[in-house]
Amino acid sequence: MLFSTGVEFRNKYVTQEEWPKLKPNKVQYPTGGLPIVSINGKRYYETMSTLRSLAMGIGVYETSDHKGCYVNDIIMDEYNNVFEKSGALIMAQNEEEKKIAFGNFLAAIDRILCIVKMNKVANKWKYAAGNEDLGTGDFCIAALYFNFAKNEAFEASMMVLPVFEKHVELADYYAILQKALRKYLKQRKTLPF
Ligand SMILES: N[C@@H](CCC(=O)N[C@@H](CS)C(=O)NCC(=O)O)C(=O)O
Repeated sequence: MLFSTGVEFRNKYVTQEEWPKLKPNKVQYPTGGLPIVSINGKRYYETMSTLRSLAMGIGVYETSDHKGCYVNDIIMDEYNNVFEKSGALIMAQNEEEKKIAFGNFLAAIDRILCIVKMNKVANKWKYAAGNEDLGTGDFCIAALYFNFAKNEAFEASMMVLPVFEKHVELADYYAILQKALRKYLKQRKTLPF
């Protein structure tokens, strides 16, 4: 979102090895978790609250558009649900648990895409929650699409892509996301973890 709106930012990545030493520092990491966004020295946590607040600040979350905000918020809540399911997948203890957790993860992605499709069709929207410009919901969908489905570094991407492709009505929408974020995706680093 920051890249596509031309807001300058710097990513700081933390490796698993570095994290245990950094985590107890409550000034830098107030919740003992990530991600954290630092703006002019003030630190913000909780991904969706931070995303919404940043979006308001740069004018891509129009609070007078109640319907658009509602749908963007639903997508953001459902996005959290996908991440909860990915957490369960990481914690799975054996093959059977992994299989169930992965099925739940795919189902959560499918659910979010059904919501996008239903609203786009009913409202004749170009984007997930409106016609004006990419919104917070679109960036959530893009994060799922480019990190889990179109990312060779994610070993299960071949199983995630069909969930997206199943929604053929969204093919043009994925192409819009791809076009809008092409520049960012080209320059984004492939991380060693
Ligand atoms: N509700 C939080 C969840 C954040 C979260 O789960 N962070 C994980 C990484 S994605 C984390 O910090 N794990 C390391 C730890 O808790 O020590 C948010 O949306 O920002």
